[in-house]
Amino acid sequence: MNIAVENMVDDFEDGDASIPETKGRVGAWYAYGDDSKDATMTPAGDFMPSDCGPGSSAYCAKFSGSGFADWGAGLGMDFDNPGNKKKTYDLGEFKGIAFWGRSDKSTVFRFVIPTSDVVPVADGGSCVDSGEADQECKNGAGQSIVLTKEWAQYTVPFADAIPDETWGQQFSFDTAKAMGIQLQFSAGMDFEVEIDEIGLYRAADLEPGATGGAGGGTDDSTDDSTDTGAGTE
Ligand SMILES: [Ca+2]
Ligand SMILES: [Ca+2]
Repeated sequence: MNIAVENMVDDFEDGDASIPETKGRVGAWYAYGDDSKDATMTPAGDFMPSDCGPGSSAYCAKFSGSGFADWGAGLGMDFDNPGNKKKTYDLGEFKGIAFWGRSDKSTVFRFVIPTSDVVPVADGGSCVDSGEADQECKNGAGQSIVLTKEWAQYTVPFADAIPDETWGQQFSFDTAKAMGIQLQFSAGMDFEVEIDEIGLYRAADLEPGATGGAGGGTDDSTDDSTDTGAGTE
């Protein structure tokens, strides 16, 4: 599937940690993890893209780590965060997120799309952890992904995005309240991932022959595109 240029969240080709400022999106990638004494992650410190990616790509997001023994580690980005406050970003015109990925270690992770329902108030969301069992915040909806050694494109349809049912508050995914993307790695995992060309796809992008260009699509199929001025100005 090809992703329209304006719907590409990030292809990392500028080599920095900021996402392209397109259609109201502004934000950056960040790595995080628990405080386990012997934990390591690469890159350490501020997250930066590496020389990698499928095809002619110059850069992608390469992230590895081990030794996280408490709750694990992750790689994330915000859809609308100029640097001082996370805000929601409406994904209602899209059907899901597509990305390319590979791993040397057949890594399993959860691809999560946190919404304001699960992001704590202090971080710009509306979630409050009561302290009771299974009332933890940050349990965003998503799905498990298993990467292989070969580059391949993966999709996370919003219709299939669900919270982890084993812990925390349980919110069904609300596209209007999206705040970002997180790749979540469980405690105890020795992980390594390369991720690239993360984009938002529309129903039309799923049709055979869709070009992915602006207004793209096949001319022999029913065009039900919601051709608006796209988003908020
Ligand atoms: Ca960038
Ligand atoms: Ca790339």
